[in-house]
Amino acid sequence: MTFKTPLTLIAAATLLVACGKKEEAPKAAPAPAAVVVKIGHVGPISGAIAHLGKDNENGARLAVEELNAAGVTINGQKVTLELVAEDDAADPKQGTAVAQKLVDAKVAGVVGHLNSGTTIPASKIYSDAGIPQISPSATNPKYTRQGFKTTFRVVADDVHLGSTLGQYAVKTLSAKTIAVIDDRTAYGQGVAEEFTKAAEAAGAKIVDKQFTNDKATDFNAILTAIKAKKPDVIFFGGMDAVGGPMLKQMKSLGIKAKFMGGDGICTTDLIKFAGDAIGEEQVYCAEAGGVEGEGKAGMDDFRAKFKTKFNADVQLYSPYVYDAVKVMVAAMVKANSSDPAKYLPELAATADFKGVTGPITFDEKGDIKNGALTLLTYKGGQRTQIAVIR
Ligand code: ABU
Repeated sequence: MTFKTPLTLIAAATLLVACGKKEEAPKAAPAPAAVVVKIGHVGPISGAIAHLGKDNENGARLAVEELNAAGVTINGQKVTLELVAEDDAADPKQGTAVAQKLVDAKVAGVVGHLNSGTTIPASKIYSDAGIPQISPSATNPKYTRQGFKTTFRVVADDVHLGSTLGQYAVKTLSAKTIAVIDDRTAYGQGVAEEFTKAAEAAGAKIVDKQFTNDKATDFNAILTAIKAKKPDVIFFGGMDAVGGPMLKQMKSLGIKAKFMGGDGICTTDLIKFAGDAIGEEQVYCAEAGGVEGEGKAGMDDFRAKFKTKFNADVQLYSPYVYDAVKVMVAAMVKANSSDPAKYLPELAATADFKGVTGPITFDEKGDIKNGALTLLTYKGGQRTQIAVIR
């Protein structure tokens, strides 16, 4: 037995008293570290539509930063949200690879992907892992029609987009003859088919059908074939990075037809891609959502915040990504859990969530109920709203 330690302590205490030093009060136990909840985001951050992927990712970033700044408490525990952002390059194979990466990283949920062609194959991976997924921009109806409980969408789908645009072409733009081009993607082909059905039902004749791909830059052959048919309207199912150069080549071939497309061309940067080839009110397109009346103030506020933070204008779907993140986190708070199995029922039960993109309620498939569309044209060098339609 040894008395070394107690004697040493007594000696040290005596020395402290002798030096006139006070004993320090016992320190409080350190606060427990905040729990981290990972939220995945996927979009094309490389490739032809990287500008749209970045727009979406910034919407997620803004939502996560705001939520963290305000403080998120789940089941009495303060949590820190962490955005895990991945690039799928709009490529279906890369889309499934990064989906698996997010599952392995144990994200609590995923907002994305941007494209239907990546969102649909990735949704099987998230569904198998039981991880909720909200797409803010993929509009192919198949996404929410696979029988998965984990798929949600905060925008309208291509049935709504294509049919509204088809009717608009015939009833408002008085198109009698229409040529249709698509980029052979899940989105482009799907929206072109829906548009064709509606335009034909409204009385127009489809005088030509052509296709390209989502990386093409030369459209001379297909546009020359279409020019010979003299259509009143050319509809393009595809994205702005292809639609812009197509407009340029239409101009150089002297084609004066109106140009229509779905949400994929309906971006701020279409003007950049088309240059001076966008004639006044020549292009018509639709965003798969929209706000009107009192809802406009929230959207204007979002656009201003976004511009200040990222020094960039909203392209298209960043407000929908922002809302999707907030809807997901609200479901976790309500469920008192970020465990996907526990908060999934709360997410599915989301009703009248007040987003900057309008009220969000999910139907039984996970689609937005009563989703809006915004019809737009381009005039005076500006993307210009015509009407919000429900
Ligand atoms: N909805 C247009 C762009 C995304 C997509 O559905 O592929």
